[in-house]
Order: sequence, then C-alpha cells, then structure tokens
Amino acid sequence: MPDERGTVRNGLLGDCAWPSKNQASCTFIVMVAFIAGSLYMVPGVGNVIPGDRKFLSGRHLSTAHSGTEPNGGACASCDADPQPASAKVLDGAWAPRSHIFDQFTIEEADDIKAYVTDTLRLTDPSTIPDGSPGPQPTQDILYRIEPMPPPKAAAVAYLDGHGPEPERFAHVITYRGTASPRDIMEYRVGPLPVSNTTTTIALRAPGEIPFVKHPVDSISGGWGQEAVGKGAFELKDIFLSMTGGYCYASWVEDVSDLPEPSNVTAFDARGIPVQRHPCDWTFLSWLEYPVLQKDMMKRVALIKWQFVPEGRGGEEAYLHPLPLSFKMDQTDPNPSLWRNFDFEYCHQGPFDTAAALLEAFSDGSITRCSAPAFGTPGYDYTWATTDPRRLRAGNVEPGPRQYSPRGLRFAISSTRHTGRRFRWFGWEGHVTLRGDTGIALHDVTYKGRRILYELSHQDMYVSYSGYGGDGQTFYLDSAFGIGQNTRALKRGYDCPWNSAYLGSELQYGTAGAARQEDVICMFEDDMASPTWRHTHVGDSRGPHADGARAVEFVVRTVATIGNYDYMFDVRFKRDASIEVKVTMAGYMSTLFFDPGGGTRRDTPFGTRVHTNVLANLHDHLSGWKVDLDVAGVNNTFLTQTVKAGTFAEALKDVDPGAEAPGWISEPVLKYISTRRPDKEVGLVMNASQPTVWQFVNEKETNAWGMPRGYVIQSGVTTAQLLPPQHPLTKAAAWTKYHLAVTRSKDNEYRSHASMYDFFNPADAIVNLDNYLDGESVTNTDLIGWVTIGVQHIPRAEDVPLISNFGANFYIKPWNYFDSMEAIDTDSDDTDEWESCLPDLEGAKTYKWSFN
Ligand SMILES: [Cu+2]
Repeated sequence: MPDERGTVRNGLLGDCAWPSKNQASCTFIVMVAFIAGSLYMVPGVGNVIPGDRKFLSGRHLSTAHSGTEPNGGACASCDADPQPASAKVLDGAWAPRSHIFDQFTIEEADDIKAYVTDTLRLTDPSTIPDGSPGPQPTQDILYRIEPMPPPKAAAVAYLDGHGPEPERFAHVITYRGTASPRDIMEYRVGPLPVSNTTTTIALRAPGEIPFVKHPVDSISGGWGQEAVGKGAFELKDIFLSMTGGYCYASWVEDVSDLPEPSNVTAFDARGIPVQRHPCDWTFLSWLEYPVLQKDMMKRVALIKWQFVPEGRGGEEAYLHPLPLSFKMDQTDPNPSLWRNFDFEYCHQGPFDTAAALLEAFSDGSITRCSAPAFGTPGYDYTWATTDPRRLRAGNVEPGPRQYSPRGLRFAISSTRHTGRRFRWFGWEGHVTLRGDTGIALHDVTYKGRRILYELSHQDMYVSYSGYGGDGQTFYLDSAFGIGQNTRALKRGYDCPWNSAYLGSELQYGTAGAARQEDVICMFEDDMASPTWRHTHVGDSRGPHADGARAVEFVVRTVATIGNYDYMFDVRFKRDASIEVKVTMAGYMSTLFFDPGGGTRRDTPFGTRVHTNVLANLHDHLSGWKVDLDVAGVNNTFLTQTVKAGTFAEALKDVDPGAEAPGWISEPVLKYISTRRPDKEVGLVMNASQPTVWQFVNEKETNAWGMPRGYVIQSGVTTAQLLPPQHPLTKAAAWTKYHLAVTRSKDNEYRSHASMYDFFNPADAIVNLDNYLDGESVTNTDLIGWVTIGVQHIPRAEDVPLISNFGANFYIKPWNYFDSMEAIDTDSDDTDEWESCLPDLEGAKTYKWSFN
C-alpha cells in the first residue's frame, strides 16, 4: 500500500501503543503524527481509532451522520429485528446463528486481555513509564487477540439446527521477551466467556516463531526511533543538502544547537501555522521495511526517507522521496545497541557507517544528487495534494444519483454482535471485519441452500523493484492489519446515497479493541444495463423486448493502509453468482530520481512522474479463501478445458480408438476435455488452454443429469512473476496460484501468517504449499484459495492519486440450476419482497443509518 505504505513514524507512536496510558496526551501526539504523515501503518496504534472521527475520516471527509431517518419513504412499520417477509426464507438461517463467526466485542476482548495478562504473567501496560516508546523487547506482552474459527463440522451442525452452539475460543498472540530464546507464542484460550473452566493451551513450541519475526509495531517503530534519529543526526549535512535546509534532529540533540536557518513555518495538527525549527521531526518522515537478509535469527530493517512539505503531514510526503536510506539491525534485545549500516546515498555506497558516508560526502569523493526543490522557499507542492485545484467547465450541477424509490430492499440483522447478517433477493450472508485480514463472509445461502461456508479476504501482497536498496520494498498488508486500517466510508462518494452503513469493533494489536463507525456499507447497485434481454423481432404479437435490469447487492469496505487504499467489494447478483472485486487507489510509493545523476539506473524499474520523482514498478496481489459447499459439504473438483485436437483425442474418454467420421474433411476441431485431478492442486490460468474450475456435488444432479456445481472464474489478473525460490514467493506461496484446491481442515484455516512472515519471509510460518500434500479432492470438503491482482507500471496520471483499477473473480453456478436463474426477476424489476431497515434504537453496539 502502500504501495506504499510504510510505517512510520516520527517516533511518536510509542507513547500511544498502549491505550490505557495517558489517553489525552496520546491523542494529541497521534494527531500530530498523522499530520506528519505516517502513522497508520503500525499495528497497535490505539489512538488511530477511538477518539476523533474527524481525524479518522481525514480532512476532506464529511463526518455528518444522517441519523436514522428512513430512506426515501421506506415502509412505515419497521421492526427493530426484522423478520423475513417471505416464507421462502429458510427457518434458522436468519441472524441468531451465524453470530458464531463474529469478532470480539470490546468487552469480550477486555475480559480475555485481563485473563491472559494474569495467567501468562504479561506486562501490565499501565506499568510502562510515561514517555517510554512502549513495551520493551525484553518484556512479555500481549500482541493480539482474535476469535478462533469454530470447528467447521460443529458450526455447520449448529447452523443447520442439529447441533449445539460451538464453544467459543480466542487465539491469543504474545511476545515473550523474557524467554530464552525470545519468541512469539500463540495460545488457544477458552471456552469463553472467561470462567473457571477457561484454560490456556500453547499452540506453538517454544522458539518455533523467533522473536525477530514480529511485524512492524510499537517495538520496532517506537524503540527504533532512537537509532533512526542518531543515524539521521549524524548525517545532518547531507539532509540539509538534499532538502534545501531541513534535517532530522529531534529527540537526539537540542535543536537550538543547530545552525541557521532557525525557524520556518509549519502547520500544527489543527492546520494552524506555527514556527518550527527546520530540523525538528516535522519536515521529514521515515519508513521501515524488512530487508531480505538470509539469517533467520536476525532482524534487519530498511529505513527510507521522505520530505514532508510544510510539515503538513498529508500523504504528499510519499511523492517527496529522498535519495538516502540505510539498514538497521534490530536483533539485539537492547534497542540502544541497534546499529545502522549499509548507508546508500544517490545509489552510492553502501557505506558501513554514517561517518564513512559523511566523510565521502564532505571530501567530494562521491557525487551529490542535484538538490531537489522540495525545501526551497515558496516551493509549491500542490501538485502532490488532493486539494481541489480547478473545476472542469460544467461541473456545477449535481450529477446522477442512485436512490431506492420505495426504500431499501435489503434487510440487515439488528444484533448486539460485531457482525451482521443481510438478506437480499434470495441471498443471505453474514459479514464481519477481521482486524488482520479484513472482510469475511460466512454462511452465504441462496434461496435457502448454503453456497459458501466462508468467503474471506486473506492478504494483500505488494512487491516493488528498483535499482537501489530503497526500491526493494514489499508489503504483506495483513501484517499491518487490513481490517484495523479500514476507515469510515464517505457517504455518497465511497458508496452511493442509498447505502446502509455499519460500524464494527476491531482488535488493534497491543492497543486492544476499539469501535469504528461506518466501516462497511451495503447497497443495491443499479448497473444501468440489462442482466438479460432479447428483442423478439418476429413474434406474432408484434416485436417486443424482454429483459431485466441488472441490480447487484454490494458489501463494501475500504482499507487505507498508509498511502494506499484498497476497496473490497463482494457483489451478489440475481443470477445466483457472486463477484469479488478489489480496486486500488491512493498515493504511490516513489523513489528519488535525478535525471542526470546516479539514480538514472532506476529507469527500468519505474516511471518518472515529476521533477525528482520516480514511481517504481510493483504488483498488488489479493488472496481470498473460498470455502464452497455446493449442495452439501462434500464436493469434487473437476476441470473442463477447451482444446483443439483430432477426433481420436476428443473421443478418447468415451470411445477409445474412434476415428474421424467420414462426413468431416478437417481432422482437427475443438472439444471439451474434462479432468478430475486426483489430488490437491495449484493452478495457473493459461489463455491458450481456457479452463473452467468446477466444484461439483456428484451425488446431486440437475434435471439434465449434470452434477450440480459452482465454478471459480478469474477476471483479468496477473500472476506472481518472481521465481518459486524467491523469499517473497516463499513468504506468500498463495501468490503462485490463481486457484489452489485443498481439502478443508480446521487447522488450515488461513493461507498465510504474514504478521510473522513480513520479516525473514523465506522462512514462512504458514505456507499454502504445505496444504498441497497429495490428498484427494474427490467427494470431500474443499477449499479454493484464489489470487487475483495487477502489475502496476506507474504513469504520470497516477499523480497525485491512483485512479481506481483492480482485479476480480467470480463464483458462478454451473449446472447448479436447470436454467438461467435470473429469469425470475421480471422486466419491471418488481420487488420480490420488501423489507425495512431496523429501528436503531435497539442496537446498542451499532450506530448505523441510511441516507
Ligand atoms: Cu500500485
């Protein structure tokens, strides 16, 4: 995402990583840090969350809440907990049961936190001294609490009404800084709620996950600040040269010791101009990335720098890269011993120490990059901002609006839980937002039969290229928390006016849980085209056209992870298919570019997009888990490939040895080759061998004797281009396949463990390839692991912001029905059943509304 994201900092995060500390001062600091353009990447930054919605929403986002007024005349008698308006809706499928997939509420998380802090003797956050960057790398601390998925068999039995509600357990992750060697530990805690039968069971062996694999967090960001500051202060002459008068000295030395220029204007958190020393932290920010080093017991970070125009702290900084980077060894338990090395300046070096680089810089033995204009007085950076600059002629009247003339036609459950169940034209499903991986749907049924047990986002992978070390960056976004970086949607922009908005409660690593409003929207989308149509030209009744309007029901969230935005759509259609779509937006990550200098070697790796800015090549790969249950849990995986060959080849399965019939003169023709893979398999699309990937129930056929099935079908997508032995491919084996099919197992519930595998990725803790271990994919419970994505070759039009582009895949019925399913949506688009939105008065946990 960051493409661009990073992590950042300004070193302020540490104070806020433990939310129970001084909240007031913390909030102030976080706001400042936000303005300085860095912070959201860090998991565990509690205050990004609660508190000030205006802050969360960003400066241009409206935070107006329209309250609970009904939409456009929705029916008068709404029920706080709406009941199905039609007998078609199945008994037991409505809200109460799928809450077993909910995330924890704040209260539940607090109970578990108190329990494990006591049981595992974790450091109590309230004992962290004020002013400390946060927990120390030698303490035992709680990192994350998340629900453990219920065993599928038990969950299905409960959902289907013939089993008890599964007991609830938490998956708890701790850092054990007191262990020898230090490690990260996972526990299963439950049953919940906490009682005298609750136990804590370790899920990993001691040392199995080395401590150095922890993600970017308040430890690396908070304690790393001191080492970063030291490195930067030593290089102040180079910073002054690079930026036209700015350096980075805060927290290291008294800035009053620095020479002129003394004071410049910057903006504080409220946008008010203030006088600041040009060498305080306001004008520069740093980003932390893992280095792909080989020693799995070391932790080495790359520190990359950018300029913050006017200290204003918007994401404009991502378009102001500086040609300096260095590495930091964060292995030692004592952060004061963290060492900076491999300094690279304008692609010269690496120099082992800051002193060596400074000496070469001072004695003229290295070339200086042309000084960018970034820091010169009067520098105009509006090119990099999202402030409206001009309006196109004619852009004064309101544009088209999407509305629902008789009220919203979908229903949403009204519960006190953290997930919601929806119903729309035969579809039902339950949506939650997971802190680490983002949107997750469960128990998705169509006209009463389950199609999907689970459809969940797994991870976003981004890897960059560049000639310099600062170009070799990458992201596994779930390590930063895709759900926890999901922010309030802007009404009428992120979602149309006829949307309902839902909040959720999310876990924020060490920061605990917090509530975010308006993070999910649901709406009916008028596709402004027919879903089916035909003009009967020769009909004896006279020519006429029949058709139905395409209308889709959309569940959407947008995660903003640092500089990059990902919009996740799950789109339900009335032909019983689902489209999953990921679109990208936001700021690009960039590199300093000197057209006449040493950085010209970056040109094969990106595109020059401004005077001293090169946006570097990268990809975005999005992984999804698709647990299809087609007419039951046990399915068989089949492939149907279109091939060209001889009659003998085409007929070999049905009439071996058959020869070409005499009535055909051309011996080669196209045919369908149906195959049943005998074991778990990872597949890559091949345009010259188009294939449908089918999940069928061979024991149920449609009226025509075809096994009832659903397919997973990719839209336009790219693939993993790095070789299998590359550390990033090892860290994210799921990126190798457009579809991998594995047997469902409760202990193989996710495709990755990126919070561990962001650092030292070649030694992945969870590897999808390990699931592909030769088991049968016939008449058994199957999981499809889907990857879609894009290669992003940057272009000038991506500045200041990337305009949405993305990738998608479909989940489509394939002989599941006897005929086209959408035929029962008539041409007038008559309501099948109307429903009301629930009265919000009874929903204590949620505050949501519709326009
Ligand atoms: Cu991109």
